[in-house]
Amino acid sequence: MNTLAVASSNLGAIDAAHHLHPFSNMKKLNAEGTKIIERAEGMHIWDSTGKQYLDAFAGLWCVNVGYGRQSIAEAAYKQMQELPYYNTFFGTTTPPATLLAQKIASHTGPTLNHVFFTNSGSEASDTWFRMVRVYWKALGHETKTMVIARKNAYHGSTVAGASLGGMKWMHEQGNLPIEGIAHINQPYWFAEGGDLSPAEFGLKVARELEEKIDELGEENVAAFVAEPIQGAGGVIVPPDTYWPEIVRICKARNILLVSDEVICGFGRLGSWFGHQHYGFEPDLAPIAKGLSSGYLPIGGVLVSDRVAEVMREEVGDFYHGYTYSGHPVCAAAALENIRIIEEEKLVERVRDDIGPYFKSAWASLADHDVVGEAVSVGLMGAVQLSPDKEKRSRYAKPDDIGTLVRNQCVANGVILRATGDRMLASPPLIISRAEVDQTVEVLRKGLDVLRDTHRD
Ligand code: PXG
Repeated sequence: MNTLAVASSNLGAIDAAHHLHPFSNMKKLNAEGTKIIERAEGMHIWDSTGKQYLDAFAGLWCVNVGYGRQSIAEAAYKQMQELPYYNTFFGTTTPPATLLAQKIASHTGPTLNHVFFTNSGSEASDTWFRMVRVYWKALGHETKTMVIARKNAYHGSTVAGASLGGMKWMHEQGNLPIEGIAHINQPYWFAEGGDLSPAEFGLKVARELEEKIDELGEENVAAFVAEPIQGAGGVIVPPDTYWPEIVRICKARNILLVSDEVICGFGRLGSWFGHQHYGFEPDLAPIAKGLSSGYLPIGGVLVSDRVAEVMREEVGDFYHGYTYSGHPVCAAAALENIRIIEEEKLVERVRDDIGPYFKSAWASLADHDVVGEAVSVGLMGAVQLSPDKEKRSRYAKPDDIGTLVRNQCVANGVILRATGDRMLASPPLIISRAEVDQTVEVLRKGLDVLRDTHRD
């Protein structure tokens, strides 16, 4: 037996003794025990007891091409043999890094032609956060430093990422947010729309951006950042009126627009990038996750000609970067991942075939007694749990309610995620119609348990 096999017989105890997990209460986790995931293929994962699950969450919003792609493993192996590492700092590059930048740019709109590589979405947040300030300073606007973000947004866990995010409970740990960031409301109609129609509410919250710019002074604001659809915040799909108004305001007030594409990028919404789905072109766009389908860690920032030109002509050296920026093995894996997305036409599949199928299957959950709304775009969906849908009311303990339904789904073999009282799906883009049906059926069963056990 190899060391791994010996260890795995006792892995739970070893994990409890040595491994600190992200976003986890270690006391609770150690008491309950960790689920050990041992292998995966296509849409499925298996744990150490041999139980199989349909992964309707693509790992953590990222395994877009599904598990078990030999060609990605081979691309990484080949690259590792040829050149396992070299940097991109001192006038050098590697073939995969350069070719990946070109490949990504071939799928963006006309102006997003440049890529700055990172290892993660969080590092991408830190990268553009510095870049927008450097950009305005180079143009002589020294005071244009503030960034406006949204409540309940998620932009990562680094100091800048967590500060840009709008999760209060994250801010409470580590004295965040850092200075220079302001948050406005999110377009979450179900919970915060009051008596307004979704269209009216979309305009109202978009105009909060204008009000915030007025309050801070246009001369002090560098950028606005938002996810096309807020992911970790609960798949908050904005009303149709929202994005056009945001784009109008950013243009009118001359502030940079940053579209966080870490979840929405690489086909999730049935377009290469989320902003394309909503018909706009941002100035900067952080990417990660689906860029490599999670096979290896890699992220980056898409940079428009407008910003890249100022960085090149006015800034000179940008003192920013990571040892592994454009890592050749990760870049080779990402190139193969994108080749698969292209060859199998997964973006078109989400837009024209499985996305519409998912939409109607998912929407059928709206007739359930405890469902307030069932929304989706492409292969990204949310079901809002509500004890009284007419009043759009909320359960008293939203986290407990979401966890209850999530645990039911997992017990019945389908991985879904709960964010408070919203159930979220974000499956690999290869999901079949039968697997969509299975996901919806298992979720419906979980909703039945909620209805039968909880009144409020
Ligand atoms: N931006 C967005 C929109 C994200 O969703 C990041 C940035 C940060 O990426 P990295 O690669 O640094 O994790 C993310 C990541 C959840 C969950 O619970 C979501 C993310 C990460 C961890 C957990 O839904 N999104």
